[in-house]
Amino acid sequence: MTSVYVFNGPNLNLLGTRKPEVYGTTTLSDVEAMCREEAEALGLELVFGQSNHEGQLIDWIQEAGAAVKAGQAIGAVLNPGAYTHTSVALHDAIEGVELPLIELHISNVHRREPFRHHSYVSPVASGIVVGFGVYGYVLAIRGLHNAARPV
Ligand code: CA2
Repeated sequence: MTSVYVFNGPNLNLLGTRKPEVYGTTTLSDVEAMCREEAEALGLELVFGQSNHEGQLIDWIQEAGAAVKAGQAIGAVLNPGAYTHTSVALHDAIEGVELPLIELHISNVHRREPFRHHSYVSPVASGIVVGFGVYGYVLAIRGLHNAARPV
């Protein structure tokens, strides 16, 4: 079965437990269930992960890139968390393995502090979903699936 990856960066394990005014009340395990339902409806297997460690996210990106090259996956949705705004290493990993990737943010980062306005990930993303709350994960999976379909 073809896979779709959904990766989450630092502190997203806290989703639904704090800062509801910014990130809502849905937990990351609820998000995983929403993603699984959407992936299954599209005939895809979901591989879902969260890590607070930059190196772990890079290892997962490289693995996902290899799976896409092998025809076993369509790509990845990544919420890089705060690494969005700091990580040249994530940028290089995505570019290095040519991973089809949708960058996702729950909040509208452009309405927030100026330090959230720049992303190292955006220049190597196929698409970006910003500010739709956790529903953005569903939109991102659909977008990736649509982009991967041969015409
Ligand atoms: O809006 C997003 O999805 C972000 O990627 C979330 C990151 C933030 O650094 C980005 O600028 C935008 C933060 C994730 C931390 O999530 C928390 C959730 C609940 C409580 C505390 C943090």
